[in-house]
Amino acid sequence: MSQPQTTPPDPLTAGAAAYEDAQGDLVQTLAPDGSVTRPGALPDVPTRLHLYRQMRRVRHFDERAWVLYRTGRMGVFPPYGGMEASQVGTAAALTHDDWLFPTYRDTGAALTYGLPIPQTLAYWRTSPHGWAMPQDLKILPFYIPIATQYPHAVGAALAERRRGTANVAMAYIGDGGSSEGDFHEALNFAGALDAPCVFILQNNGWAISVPTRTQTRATNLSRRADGYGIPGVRVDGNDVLATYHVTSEAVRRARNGEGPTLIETVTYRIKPHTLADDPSRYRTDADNEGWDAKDPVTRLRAHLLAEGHLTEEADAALTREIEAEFEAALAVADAFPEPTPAEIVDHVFAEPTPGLRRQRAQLLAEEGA
Ligand SMILES: Cc1ncc(C[n+]2csc(CCOP(=O)(O)OP(=O)(O)O)c2C)c(N)n1
Ligand SMILES: [Mg+2]
Repeated sequence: MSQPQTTPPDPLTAGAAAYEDAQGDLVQTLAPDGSVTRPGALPDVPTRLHLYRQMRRVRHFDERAWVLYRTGRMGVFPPYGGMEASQVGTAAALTHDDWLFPTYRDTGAALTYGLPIPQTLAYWRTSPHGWAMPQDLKILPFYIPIATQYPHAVGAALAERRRGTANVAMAYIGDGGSSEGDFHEALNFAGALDAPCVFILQNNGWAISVPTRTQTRATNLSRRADGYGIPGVRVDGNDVLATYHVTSEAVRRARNGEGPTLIETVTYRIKPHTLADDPSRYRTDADNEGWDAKDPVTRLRAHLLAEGHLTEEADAALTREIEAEFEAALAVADAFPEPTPAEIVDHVFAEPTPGLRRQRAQLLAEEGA
């Protein structure tokens, strides 16, 4: 006799078909074909159009980054194509009074929050023009060390509360990052102190070459919140109206002094880990199957067209506007002076250490040679 199945199939490692079976408590507003599944959770029409525009904008950046990389005009870049709903719907729930702590994967969230495109390009070109975030934006540089941003966000949130503001801190992490100690310490700390934090856990099925099923026995990462006595929400991460809906509620709670929330956005990393990675070495077409049909941009577009909020003509005009915005920003980024090798050590400490001073002199000597 076969064993009864107690846990649903892991949606993120068995193709998108398994994801249908495992939806369970997943919050969703639109089915993949764009039809409405939860009418009560739809934001107003201007907000829906705003979210659509942002998704198109950030997708364009991701697509252009690929081309720029192939032509030697971009450094190694971690693509997020296919994850736009997870990033745009969450970041769009903040105001500029709130903090954003992004990882290397979250260029789409940073652009949605308001990081200028030229600065973003400069960052991913490893140009010093992109190293420091604009002083007037409460956004941290893209975190490369996994999970360190989570405790930092708790600190920022507690500082805001101490100052008597209603501002919140939002931090992103991946499925892999949620197995790190910093993730758990941050959730416990935030829960114990009711920190005004919103924790976004983007479950995209992969931590470089490691699938979620190998990484952890947990099949529902939002339930990790239970261990810390805070709410955990699981949302369809390819449904931008749903990610916006649940994040807006978490932000409202945090502002209201009701404490932190963990939001797991269930999505998929269709693209390679970075543009220098070759995923065909560790995953098959069966792993990826069905995810294209869940595309977040196509889904909202179908909804907006069906409900008459968008026309083909307006969509074509939006494409032209987005392309023009990007090309103008690219020209600005191209005009930034080339970095010099010695600058590598210039921004490490306010007061360079003797070792860094020696390295700088060496780099300058090599440059002159
Ligand atoms: C502390 C630390 N350990 C290891 C690494 C190497 N590393 C870079 S990305 C990555 C996988 C992270 O996966 P996940 O958290 O799921 O994020 P994703 O790349 O899918 O967005 C690892 C292990 C790192 N950057 N920092
Ligand atoms: Mg991941």
